[in-house]
Amino acid sequence: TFALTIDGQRIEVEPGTMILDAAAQVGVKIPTLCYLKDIGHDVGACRICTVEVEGEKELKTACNTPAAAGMVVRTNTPAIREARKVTMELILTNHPMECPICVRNGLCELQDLAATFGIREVRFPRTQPVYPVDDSSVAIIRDPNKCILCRRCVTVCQQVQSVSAIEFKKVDGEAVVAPVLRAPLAETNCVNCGQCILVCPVGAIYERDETARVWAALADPQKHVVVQTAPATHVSIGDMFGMPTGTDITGKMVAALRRFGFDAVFDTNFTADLTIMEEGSELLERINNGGVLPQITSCSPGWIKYVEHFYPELLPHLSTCKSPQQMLGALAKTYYAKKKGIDPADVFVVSIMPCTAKKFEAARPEMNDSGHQDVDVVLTSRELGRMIKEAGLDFANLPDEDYDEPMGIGSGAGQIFGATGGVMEAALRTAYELVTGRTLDRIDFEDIRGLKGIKEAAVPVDGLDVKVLVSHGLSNAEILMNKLRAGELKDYHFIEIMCCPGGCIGGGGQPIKTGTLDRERRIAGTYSRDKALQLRKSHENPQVKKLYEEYLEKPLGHRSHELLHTTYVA
Ligand code: HC0
Repeated sequence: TFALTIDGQRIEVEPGTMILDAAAQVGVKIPTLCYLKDIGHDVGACRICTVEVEGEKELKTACNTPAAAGMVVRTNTPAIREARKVTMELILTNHPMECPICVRNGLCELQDLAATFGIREVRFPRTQPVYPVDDSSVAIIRDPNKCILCRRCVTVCQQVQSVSAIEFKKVDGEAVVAPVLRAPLAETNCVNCGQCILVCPVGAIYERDETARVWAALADPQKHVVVQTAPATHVSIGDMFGMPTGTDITGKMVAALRRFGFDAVFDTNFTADLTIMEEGSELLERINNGGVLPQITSCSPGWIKYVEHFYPELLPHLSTCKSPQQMLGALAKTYYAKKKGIDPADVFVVSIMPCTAKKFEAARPEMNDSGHQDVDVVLTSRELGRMIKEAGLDFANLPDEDYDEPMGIGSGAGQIFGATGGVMEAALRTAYELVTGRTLDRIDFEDIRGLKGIKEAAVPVDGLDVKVLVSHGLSNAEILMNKLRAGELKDYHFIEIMCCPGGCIGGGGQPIKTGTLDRERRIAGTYSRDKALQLRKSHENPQVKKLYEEYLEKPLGHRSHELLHTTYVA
């Protein structure tokens, strides 16, 4: 270690420590705007974090200037305060002052900083042209006018997700963040993961808001409106209502949805359990009959689009199972409609998802096997949160209510789908018991839990070591797919790939903010909900059993093939 001085306080730090972190250690919070530690983004683009270093002529950016032995740093002088104010005003010069009608009103880092710095006027004239809003995508809308060129979205798209749909460049002398080749977003490789939305400090990128369509359906007496809630939403919506991150709000979410007037409230965890039955059976069939191995999960729509763009020749490795969201949609308009004696054309299916890519998935042409679009509208966690606020519900004090039959029971195995490693763990719990006929003593597969990028396990099942891999965040998927392409994963049987870092609990539709710590807390909330449930294995779900008895007959049966499976072709 070595010593330096920050605002008169002496501090010892490790070599490589940035001034920003050193200052935090003595209780000085240097303001930042573009910097984002979680994704390693420290380009010093915004210059909000400038500080004085004695002996240096120019102000330094604290986020990416290493502390040095004997350094004397000042973070709060008249020159620094004026520099930060001017910088803020220059950013605000080109930023539309539309705060009350902006999706990020109240959740905007720029707004917060303007308040912190006491900005009351902007002294400079606007310099940028007005750009068109890009609303080409079914999932994600970009308003370049609000962009402050922090480039976090570029870093997350290129480095964390290995997609590179957007880039930072100069066009006609103007620096812009834009889709590659300046194409509309929908025509790029964008996989709709929405990680750009989570890191955007302002409202320049956001989900397509479809709450109005849901309110309209709820008000339409002709429609029988049902809703499903994804595993990850169970531990995230509370964030928007001041509850500790990771709190299990399942019962309150059900109560809120019922207050809205939904005719039935279903749980995607139920079809997560069903997915395990179908996908597990598919795996065993592939193992026994020389099918394409390793089998790879197919429930994460950002991942599907990624493999379609970048590794189309590997598509036969994907499980033919549709995602749990799509299975529930298809069953709502067939099994459920029939049971209730309702015309499927009148059933309107809404999904509450932690995910922007689910909007794209629901709109795919493959997703019409009920004879109608299986899922009509997908709302993100954020959109649901806004609806609850609009309806004036005191969310934190709602009673806990139960889901409706016949698709309302989900096991702990279904719940853990929302966290990276969870689909695989759920599959292992069931595969072991179904193949061996013995009860699994230890059902917690710790090796494949948590935020490590690539995880693996081997589980002895009746003489066969079932070898599995798990990854989350598409840059990790890229590593695995390059190995698979090179023939290096021949020994493996099953791979779980989730598009977003942390799995769905870190999805692009989750509450702002969603950083590493929030992901960890939601993962903890996920496993504690699993532990608290009586039912922890998919094959023991009584409603899944009933569904097979009453309607589907058996996993991989005729009706399953029709409704629950599909093939993605490049
Ligand atoms: Fe997920 Fe899903 S677990 S993708 O992460 O498989 O979005 O939460 O709903 O469909 O169940 C998201 C979450 C789902 C699906 C489930 C899967």
